[in-house]
Amino acid sequence: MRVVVLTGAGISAESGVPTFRDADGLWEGHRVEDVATPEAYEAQPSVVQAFYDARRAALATVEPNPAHVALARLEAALGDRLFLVTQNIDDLHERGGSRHVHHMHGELRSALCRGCDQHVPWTGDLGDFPPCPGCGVAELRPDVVWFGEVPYGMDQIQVALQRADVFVSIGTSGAVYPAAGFVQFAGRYGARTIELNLQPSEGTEYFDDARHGPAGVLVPAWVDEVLATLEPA
Ligand code: BV8
Repeated sequence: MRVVVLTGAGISAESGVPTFRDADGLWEGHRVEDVATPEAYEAQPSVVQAFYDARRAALATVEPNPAHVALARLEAALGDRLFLVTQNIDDLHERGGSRHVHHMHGELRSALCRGCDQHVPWTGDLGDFPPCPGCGVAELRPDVVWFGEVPYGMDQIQVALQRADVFVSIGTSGAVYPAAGFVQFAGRYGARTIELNLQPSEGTEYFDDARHGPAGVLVPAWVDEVLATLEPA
């Protein structure tokens, strides 16, 4: 059985990471287009850097929750038959024990040098525009995929979706593409599709099965179900 799991901000909500759409969502303070577009970075690099510096610093104040840990258990059982792709730029999947995580929208703990195109592991601030450790130029930007930019790893993701027997979407509103289109794509290639979300997403009608509630409860229960179906190795 090949499984593709897509996660969004909702899987990190119970860890205390604000989601995008919720009332006190992340964007309250900032209009999306003011902070998450290349144009915004051109116009106000310090505002954008400060926005991501704050989110990067906040990672030290949050911990993975049972949903992250359950997916690490699933990875341990399925190995490379599990493909975990996330829209999240936090590091809670890795800290929950997952070893192979595809961050299609980038990562807070990485910087992208516009001078030499290197992806540089980064834990501190970028707001003081430090030089790139590779080429020395002060051209380090947040290594995240902004609106209007091409998500990372789309080729691998497409192959995994085509080969999937099961596609599961966890904690995402289905408002942002191309991620929001994965359920229909995987379904077209014969995958059974399941939504695990606090409330119905914008694409809920495209799923074969939808369970609504907190990820911290739904995901461990679903993983236990899958593990129960696996023949003892
Ligand atoms: C692109 C990184 C070309 C930065 C992000 C087609 C139609 C319309 C528009 C478009 C289209 N195609 C492209 C577009 C434009 C645009 C787009 O989709 N716009 C939207 C607004 C309409 N897309 C792009 O620009 C993308 N690029 O298309 O390039 C291309 C495409 C394919 C192949 C080649 C080229 C780039 C988009 C990436 C932008 N960057 N993030 C950052 O993080 O700061 S997007 C960002 O917002 C997140 O990464 C995430 O993707 C999205 C937020 O969504 P969610 O994660 O779902 O979070 P949200 O708050 O919305 O929902 C949370 C959900 O969790 C809710 O449903 C809630 O009920 C649930 N929940 C809450 N608590 C819990 C819970 N569930 C369970 N348990 C809980 N406890």
